[in-house]
Amino acid sequence: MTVAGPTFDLVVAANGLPVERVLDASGEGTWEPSPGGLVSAMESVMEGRKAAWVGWAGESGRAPEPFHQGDLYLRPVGLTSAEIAEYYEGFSNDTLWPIYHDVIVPASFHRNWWNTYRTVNHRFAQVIAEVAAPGATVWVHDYQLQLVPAMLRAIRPDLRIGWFNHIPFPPVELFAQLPWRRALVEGVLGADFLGFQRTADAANFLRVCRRLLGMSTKGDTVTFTPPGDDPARRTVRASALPISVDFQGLSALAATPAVIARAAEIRASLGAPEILLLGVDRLDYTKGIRQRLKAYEELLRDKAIAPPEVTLMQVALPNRERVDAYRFLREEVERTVGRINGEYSVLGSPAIHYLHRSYPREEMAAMFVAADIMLVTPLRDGMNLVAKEYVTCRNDLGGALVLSEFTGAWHELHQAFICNPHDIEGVKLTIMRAINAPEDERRRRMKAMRKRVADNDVQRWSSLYLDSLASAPLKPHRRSRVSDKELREAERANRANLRASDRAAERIGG
Ligand code: ADQ
Repeated sequence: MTVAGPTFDLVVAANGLPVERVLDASGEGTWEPSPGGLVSAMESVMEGRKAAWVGWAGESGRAPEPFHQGDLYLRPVGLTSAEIAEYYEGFSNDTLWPIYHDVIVPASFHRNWWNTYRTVNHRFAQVIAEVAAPGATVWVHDYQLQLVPAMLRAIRPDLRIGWFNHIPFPPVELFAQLPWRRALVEGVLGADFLGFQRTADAANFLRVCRRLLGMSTKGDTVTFTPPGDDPARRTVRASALPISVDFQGLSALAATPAVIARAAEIRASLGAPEILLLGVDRLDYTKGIRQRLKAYEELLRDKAIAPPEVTLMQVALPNRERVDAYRFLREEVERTVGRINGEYSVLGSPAIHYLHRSYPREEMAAMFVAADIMLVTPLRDGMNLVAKEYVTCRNDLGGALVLSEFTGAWHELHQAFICNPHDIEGVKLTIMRAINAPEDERRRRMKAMRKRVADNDVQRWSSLYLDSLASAPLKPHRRSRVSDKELREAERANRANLRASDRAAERIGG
């Protein structure tokens, strides 16, 4: 006899659980917070809520028994090692991830990966259906679970289903490459409300519905007849709701004496440089680490900067190492760091301090407080929470943020020092501008960015999301939440920034 487990009015589903099992020295397993953007953002949102979280526990084989973590009920989904290879490493991270990130590396297409993706999405839908109370709200996250909304609706039409895409949604020309494009769109359209990071992502999605699938769109809604037995037309809203960070919590953590003392300790242990540059990324080819290192190396070669006065700390979070592109990236980054250090370090002061591991939140906050210049240079990034975490930690209004215009964060943080990571000369100039900017200019920029993040924190994001989901479907909204005006302002600010870089380039003959 199967005993029915508990059910919940709110269910979150994501590829991974918010915790992962870590083995201590005695071989005992403890559950620690999983690193990465989605969990960082959702952690504070879920605090104190009675809800279930459905996700893979990170190991192959049978799912561990469900368990509680505070008020959260964690319901693991089991994956075999073949499913991990085909659904997760394969279809999610070697097909969808490259297509959704401008094909920075080529995407691989395999029919068996797609079949496994469908099987695993169906398993997720079944598990969610078991833990969702009648009429519950289900919040599905990210590109790994795009078929779940429609599969879940077929099993449980009583549920209110939302989907949020943490990564960019590609232009129609790139999305069109996917042989399974129709099924993927029909999959997410099982939801009542779709959230995207940028206005451009929501617009790309609506364009795909219109141009590739011939659906009718108006404002931010799409109306269509779902496939299958139920011919009723449905209307779904697709809107931009940029994700954020827990401003209050993180800024309070960064203000603690322990974190401030640790920041001073970090600087001292790096040889007390005058200027500390910092990069913090999941080790992913979308993050522009190669381009950043190239710009840094050229600045050292040009003698614009040198250790021990200037040093770079690059923190790389280990990631997806069974996918070739990631293994190659790691090898290349580590080779480059070795070469730069061999060439430009001085005794006791390496040019780059490279750290390939995961750190607790307190240590991350201390690094942000310690760094004079934060380098965030992705080639494409849905949002980039590191940029928002950095400004949140700068209670002292110190520091400067160098930010790629290809991040979602750029649309909100226009007062950063903006760069195009493909333009190495431009990145070099932007780093030098950030280093040489007068203190009052830096403080002005930091103050404005902090206000923006404080006013639009992750708590606001989640309540806007859940409100939009609760009231969906709606009449079309002509404007999405990130207004055209804001977009125009960002573009204006960026153009001014680029003009300043161009003028500087002319001056030095670049
Ligand atoms: P990610 O690609 O994982 O997230 P990001 O938004 O920068 O990227 O978040 C990374 C998170 O991991 C940050 O909270 C950061 O502090 C943390 N982190 C980084 N290195 C770490 C380390 N060595 N140890 C511990 N923690 C570390 C995806 C999308 C993004 C989007 C987020 C949220 O790719 O575009 O911003 O989801 O929607």
